[in-house]
Amino acid sequence: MISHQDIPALIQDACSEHPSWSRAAGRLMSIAENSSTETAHLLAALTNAAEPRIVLGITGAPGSGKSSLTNSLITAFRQQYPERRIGVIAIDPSSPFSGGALLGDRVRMMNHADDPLVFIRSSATRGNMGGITLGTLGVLRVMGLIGCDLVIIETVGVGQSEFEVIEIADMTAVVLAPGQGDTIQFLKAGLMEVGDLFIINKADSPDAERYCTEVANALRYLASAKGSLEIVQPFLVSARLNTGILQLLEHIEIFSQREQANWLCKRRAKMHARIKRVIFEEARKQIEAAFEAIAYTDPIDHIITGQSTVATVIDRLVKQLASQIR
Ligand SMILES: Nc1nc2c(ncn2[C@@H]2O[C@H](COP(=O)(O)OP(=O)(O)OP(=O)(O)O)[C@@H](O)[C@H]2O)c(=O)[nH]1
Ligand SMILES: [Mg+2]
Repeated sequence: MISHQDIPALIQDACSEHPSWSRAAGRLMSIAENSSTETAHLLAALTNAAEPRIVLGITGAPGSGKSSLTNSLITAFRQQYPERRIGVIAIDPSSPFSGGALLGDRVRMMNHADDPLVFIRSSATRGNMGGITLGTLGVLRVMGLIGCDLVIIETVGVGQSEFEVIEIADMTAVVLAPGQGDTIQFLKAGLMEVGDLFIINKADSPDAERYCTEVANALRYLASAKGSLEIVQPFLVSARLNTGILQLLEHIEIFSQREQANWLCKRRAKMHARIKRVIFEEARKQIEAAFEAIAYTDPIDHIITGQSTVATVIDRLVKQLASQIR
């Protein structure tokens, strides 16, 4: 068991050049995720720690190549910036959609396992409040502590997790690939709206060009529907052949420099959205639990027999619920 008294020594260790640094960093990340009293101590101790310069969220359909692309980006980043550290948080191995993707992700990124300037963290989503959000935020702070310049958060683009990731990331890349479902489907799922950057992976496959045009059209349509003048062009890359990756990294850098002035503002707005969502989630759970506990058959009978109106019954039930919630 780690106690909060161990935290200063772990922090010191994680920042050192001693071989145990990565183990110490991993233990700090576990504390950050566990949502215990130690978590609060850790976050307090990290208040002044540097934050990663760029937090890039990568989302997209299962199998579109997010892990392969992350792996290529790590290689390109390490070539481009030999002195800088890069962190990866691979989220959602427990998702039924990813079918044990954790192992695959690990294998795909394994060729960086011995590089001290690459830190890879697999983060399981738990059923806790806020899902990935709160724990991952702490993990990010530890990534900042150990000097990660760029942090990539990879998530499975199904369900809630991609929207949570967007609340944490400074920029979000949506990875699409030919044969991974049609663009209309992604439009419907809202994926297109959340991306700052669209990457069409598997450029080496025969219908990649056609698919890229299809996505470009969908993005143009979305931009005009929103009245936006800025049209985002999809990026065609192949993680397998390593084509377009350096240009992609350059683009990420340019985007981050352009947006950096707004990031504090953006981070604030995202924090607001995040806190609001977590509170609403918690409130909903409490309301549901309270609702199960109250007897509402009598009032319903009163409606049916005409003794009460729906509005008065609802009004009374809402007041009753509100009085029961802490
Ligand atoms: N042809 C081709 N195949 C690729 C490319 N990139 C990845 N793949 C293949 O696509 C499959 C899925 O790749 P992953 O990187 O695991 O995809 P992912 O999006 O991380 O998958 P999940 O984590 O399960 O959602 C693997 O079989 C890869 O070898 C590419 O550029 N071209
Ligand atoms: Mg993956």
